[in-house]
Amino acid sequence: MIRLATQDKPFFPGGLKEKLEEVRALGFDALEADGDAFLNHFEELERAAKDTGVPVSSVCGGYRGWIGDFDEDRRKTAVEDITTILERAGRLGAAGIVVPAAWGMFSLRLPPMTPPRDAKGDREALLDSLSRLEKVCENTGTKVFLEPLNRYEDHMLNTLDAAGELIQAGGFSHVKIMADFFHMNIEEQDIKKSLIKWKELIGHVHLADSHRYQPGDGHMDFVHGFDGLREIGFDGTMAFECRVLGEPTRELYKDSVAYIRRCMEQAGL
Ligand code: LER
Ligand code: MN
Repeated sequence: MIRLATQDKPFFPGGLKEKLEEVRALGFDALEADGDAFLNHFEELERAAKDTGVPVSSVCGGYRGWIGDFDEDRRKTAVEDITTILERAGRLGAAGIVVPAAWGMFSLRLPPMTPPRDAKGDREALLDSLSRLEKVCENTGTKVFLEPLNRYEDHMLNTLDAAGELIQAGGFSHVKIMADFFHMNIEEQDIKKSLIKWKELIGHVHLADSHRYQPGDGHMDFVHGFDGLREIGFDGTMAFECRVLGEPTRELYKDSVAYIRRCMEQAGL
């Protein structure tokens, strides 16, 4: 059964227990926690999940460096932090961590347009980081959800094809594709077709509308994409990753959850 999750929001209460209660009150099934909660507030997070019965589905961000970092020390630090997060995610029953190659490090579409490392070097760095994390996943019962980002946010992995081919090249079983509707809307020719093409590897989904605000506010055809998810039998988590446009913020966010549930129903998800 597909679970709907949300990332933390600036308008959520401060404490982790109160955040989880708010997640449920808004109509979500789970929280996609920030890595910072796993690295620096894990006891509180464990207790909050136990006390409220609201699960932490997954983790996103909150670690230092990137798995494809140009700086080798920072790349190693990223692998170390993600290792700690995955060990704790396994204990908490979270499925895994969302990991892009890098975010905001370099774009081939913005000046200076020539990266300091060539594509072969990028690939070697990513394969090395993912091989290390593959072993951690195997020992902790978790997954790495590898996320292609749009061309303005990263230069290494922009499409489901790029992520899928890298996973196949590494022969990984615990690294899956993270399909983000906002990025797919920019990079994929047809979201539904791409999801079906990579059906064996789709592990996790991020939801935002075309302008990256709350689903229902823009012009994204969610039912079309969800049709693809139904066809491939997707049964993971879809996490909201968006800002909220308009006021009252909390009510509009709650309406957006209801909107996505209607789209899911229309697609037979
Ligand atoms: C960044 O745009 C994004 O989509 C995040 O999920 C990065 O992991
Ligand atoms: Mn995302």
